[in-house]
Amino acid sequence: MGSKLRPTEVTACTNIALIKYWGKSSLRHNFPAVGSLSLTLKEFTTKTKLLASNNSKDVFLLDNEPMEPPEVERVLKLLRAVPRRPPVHFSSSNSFPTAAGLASSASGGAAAVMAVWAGFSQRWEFPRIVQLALEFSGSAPRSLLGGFVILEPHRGRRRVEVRTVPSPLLEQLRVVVVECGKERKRILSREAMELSRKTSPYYSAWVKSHKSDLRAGLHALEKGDLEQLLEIMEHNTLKMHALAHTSRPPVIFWNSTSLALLHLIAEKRRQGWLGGFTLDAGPHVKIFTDRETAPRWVQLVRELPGVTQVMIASPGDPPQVIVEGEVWSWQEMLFCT
Ligand code: 2P0
Repeated sequence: MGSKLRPTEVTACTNIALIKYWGKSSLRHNFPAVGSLSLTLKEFTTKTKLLASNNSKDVFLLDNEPMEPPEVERVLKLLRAVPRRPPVHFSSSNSFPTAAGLASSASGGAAAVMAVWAGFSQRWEFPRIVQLALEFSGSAPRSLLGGFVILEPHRGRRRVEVRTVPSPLLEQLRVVVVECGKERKRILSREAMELSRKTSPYYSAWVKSHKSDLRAGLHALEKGDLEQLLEIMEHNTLKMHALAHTSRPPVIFWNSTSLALLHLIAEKRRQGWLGGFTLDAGPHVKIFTDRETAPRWVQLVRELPGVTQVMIASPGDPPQVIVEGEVWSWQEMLFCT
């Protein structure tokens, strides 16, 4: 008998890495060369609906448009894990700009895996869910959990482990997301990090020094030392971008607005403001700060030339899974058996 599909809707939050993943030790398995540490963001979500298709064909939509072939391929690969499945109507929508360096593949991957798991009632355990999310996107397993999340690769066993990191900083932390223009990405993270691995002379130094950044980030989180956390986050961010800058050809994700912001943030820091920056595979700047200071940053940056939107994000939860209209306590199902 084939696998039955129940109408399922999953909402997953995206995440922003404080200590970055950049580079793979296996392209085929999408296996990360380094670990990473992230914060799940409540206000930036992907909602994925999985239904039976009305006709005999699969339908894949992203933000109400037909999905691009590489995205379709990722979802199809995931669906291959389900034996003898019927055609599906798979639609995803993001609450934020898709493919602009705001980590849509993280929330998209987590939502897709959870939707397929729940919709097709698969008997997967959490490590299998993590593995499928990883194959979708290296940052996706981190969006399976809420708050601060660490992802650690275990190379010998060729698996990654994700877990939540408890921290006294969680309640007070806010992220001011500064959108620096509306342009879509010119190069995918996947391609850019492979280019860095192959051509940047600093790649091996990145891999070698990454563990100590991860440990420093963890230590700061556990101690509740925000200043120290911001310092290591900025350092690790600039190392990642140094790899991109020194690739051949170079990859520069920043635009002039991003750069103006980095200088402005440094200046305000010297004046005693609390905040540190990070950037991912796009020009947008994320300022990590606390609840009290976040509105001041918003006031400061919103009128800067080139800034197109400013939002405050707070720590987010694990995905919400709704099957046939009923909210699933999926963590109890997966972790308490
Ligand atoms: C991160 N990024 O840790 C890093 C920092 C972007 C910059 O994970 O190839 O879309 O699908 O595994 O997950 C973005 O890379 O890459 C990313 P793939 P992904 O958040």
